[in-house]
Amino acid sequence: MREQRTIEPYTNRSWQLLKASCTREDRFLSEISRGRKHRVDSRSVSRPGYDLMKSGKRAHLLAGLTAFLLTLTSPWFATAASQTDATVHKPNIVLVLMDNFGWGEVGVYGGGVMRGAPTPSIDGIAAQGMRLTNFNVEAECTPSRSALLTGRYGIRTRQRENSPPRGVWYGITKWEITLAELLEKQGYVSGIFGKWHLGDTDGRFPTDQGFDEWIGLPRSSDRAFWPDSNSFQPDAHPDIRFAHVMSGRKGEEPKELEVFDRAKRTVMDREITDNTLDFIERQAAAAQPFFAFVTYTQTHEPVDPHPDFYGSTGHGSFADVLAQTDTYVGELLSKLETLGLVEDTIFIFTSDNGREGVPRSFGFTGPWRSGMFSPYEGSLRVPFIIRWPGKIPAQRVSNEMVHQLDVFPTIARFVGADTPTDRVLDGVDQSGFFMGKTDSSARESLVIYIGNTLFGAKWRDWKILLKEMDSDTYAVKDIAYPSIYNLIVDPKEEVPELNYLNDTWVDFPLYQVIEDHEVSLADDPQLPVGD
Ligand SMILES: [Ca+2]
Repeated sequence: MREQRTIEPYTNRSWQLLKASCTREDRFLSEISRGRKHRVDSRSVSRPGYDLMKSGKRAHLLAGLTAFLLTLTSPWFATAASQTDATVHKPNIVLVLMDNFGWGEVGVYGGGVMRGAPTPSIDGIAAQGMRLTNFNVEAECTPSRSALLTGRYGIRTRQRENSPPRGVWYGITKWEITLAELLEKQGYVSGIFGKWHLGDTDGRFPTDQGFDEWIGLPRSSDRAFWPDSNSFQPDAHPDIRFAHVMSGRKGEEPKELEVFDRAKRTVMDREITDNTLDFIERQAAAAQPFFAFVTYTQTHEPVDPHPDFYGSTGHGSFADVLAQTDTYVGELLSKLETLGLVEDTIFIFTSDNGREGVPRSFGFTGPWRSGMFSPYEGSLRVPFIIRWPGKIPAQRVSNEMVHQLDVFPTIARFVGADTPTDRVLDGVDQSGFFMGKTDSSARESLVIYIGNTLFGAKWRDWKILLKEMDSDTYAVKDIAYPSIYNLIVDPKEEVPELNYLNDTWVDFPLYQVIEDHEVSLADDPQLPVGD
């Protein structure tokens, strides 16, 4: 018989949601959180040691705060800068991040022609590098981008005791150390071209978080619907304004450019590509190591192909955008070749989360269940291809577990940077694995959040879900016993407990992952609230 154990619900925490007026997905999260708040968890049972841990939590927090105050006198930056390894060559980094782009879209993941558009350029990155089939992300835009840029679960920057009002607390907090800030200390110039979605108030734009330049969207793409909507009501709320494309440089206030409507949306990714090409050319001319963060706005809804691609595939807008994206990525690759930078550039293609979650939207997750906002593999697994000729062996495919959290410490190692020591880092260094020094990932577990709610964990090929979710309605289902899936035996997560009875030992490592995560939340120094 299975031992019934449950995880302490997070109802006693001050949940901090994203800005209420922001995006559709943000509002969706608000709904989940509100529903959660009013639900009584009937499964609560005491867990040995846990009450003790809770009672010690305040002491943890005080100790953490003290530790943080001490670090203020010797900021991480100075420590890192003093330890910069000048002998490590500084490769350029091009990181292409798609939006709501499922596991199965690209040719080498079983999509491409099957999705109406071959993807030879993106497939070519895999041929020259490494492709992961078990690369995991957070379940939606903002926590995913935060995790990617900081190496820390999104919950760490969003969840704080006594948190400030929601309108101020949005996106990535100022005190997080982003990949751009880490690279800045290594002499890099960083540019972000595309969607940010990690803060749209003073002090929280990309150029406040380590990027030297930015052109793109502060928030999400669905605001492009507004100017073209014949039911738009501008007097509905004082915060309702049309989105604008924005641009900024470090040390300057970002400027609003054109209104972001459906027409502008069709050319947005073209402009992102053009700006990236220009950035790469400028940095190459200056022999300057660079980080280009290329955050395409497609294939988030609305899926609007550029006029040059509209109708080009004969398979509709999604296939047209897939063809467009492959062409744009091909232009980035060609530019590196023309400039002689192929060997000297780490090139990554990935996505922030699985396919669009709303009914009637497009997108393909390959063999995996459901889409974004869910705790299933179609939400968590996305494509990840990395190329660094001469350093990362070519034509390698691995099903080892990697998380987007790992990008931060792995790139840090590649460029000879130290990672912060004044906070918990959830990412692990995968440089040895990527470079073929070992066949094993440095990670064998992760935790799964939807919004601010812990849904479960993965350990090796196993997965535990404390709650299930209806894939059609997104209704969260409390369950008497957690679901345990073996993702090799049951990749579509169709039959909880299939092949479980002879492997009930797996409870131990799965619950340990969750408990370790909870302890690490308590141990994480509580950095300044709202700063
Ligand atoms: Ca997204």
